[in-house]
Amino acid sequence: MFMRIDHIGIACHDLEEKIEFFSRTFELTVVAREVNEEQGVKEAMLHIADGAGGGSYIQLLEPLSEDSPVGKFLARRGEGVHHVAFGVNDVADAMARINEKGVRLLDERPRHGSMNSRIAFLHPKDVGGMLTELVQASDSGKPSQNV
Ligand code: MC0
Repeated sequence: MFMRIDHIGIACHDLEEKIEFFSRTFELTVVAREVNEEQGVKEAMLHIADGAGGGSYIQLLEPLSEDSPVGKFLARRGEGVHHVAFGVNDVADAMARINEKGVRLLDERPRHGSMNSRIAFLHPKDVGGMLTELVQASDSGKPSQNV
């Protein structure tokens, strides 16, 4: 089901400062930036490698408000790894198959994610304390719909 690690999402207070640090220290390039109002974040994707069905990235996340998911996370835990995202070929199919095994979905349907991907989150309490995201990349070969 999982084809690769799509990205590691890192919560931060200051996106520009963290972009500067990650790109300089690890010699990574920012390949996309977006404000995602639905998710309450301003984010940047730093490319690491290409893999099956899409690339692998570090995703830097700055909250748009204190009561957003990332805003609450920062208040509670401070900066650090917020979620791990896995690349799948078909996000709707993966959601159904995972949910059948008793893992709660935080999204009823796929939503819009970075770089026109289709995404869905799984409840961290059902995945060993790890907020988990499923990502169907826009270039995965499946048509992008219902976003
Ligand atoms: C909360 N919990 C976490 C967590 N956030 N555990 C691991 N990793 C995290 N990031 C834990 C809390 O500590 C708590 O545990 C329990 O989950 C329930 O939390 P809650 O009190 O309900 O807290 P809320 O209201 O902050 O909700 C948490 C929840 C929410 C994960 C349900 O953040 C959510 O729906 N997230 C999915 C959407 C999201 O994160 N969007 C931002 C990234 P205890 O033990 O204290 O009960 S958007 C993104 O990444 C897009 C742009 C993309 O990739 O393309």
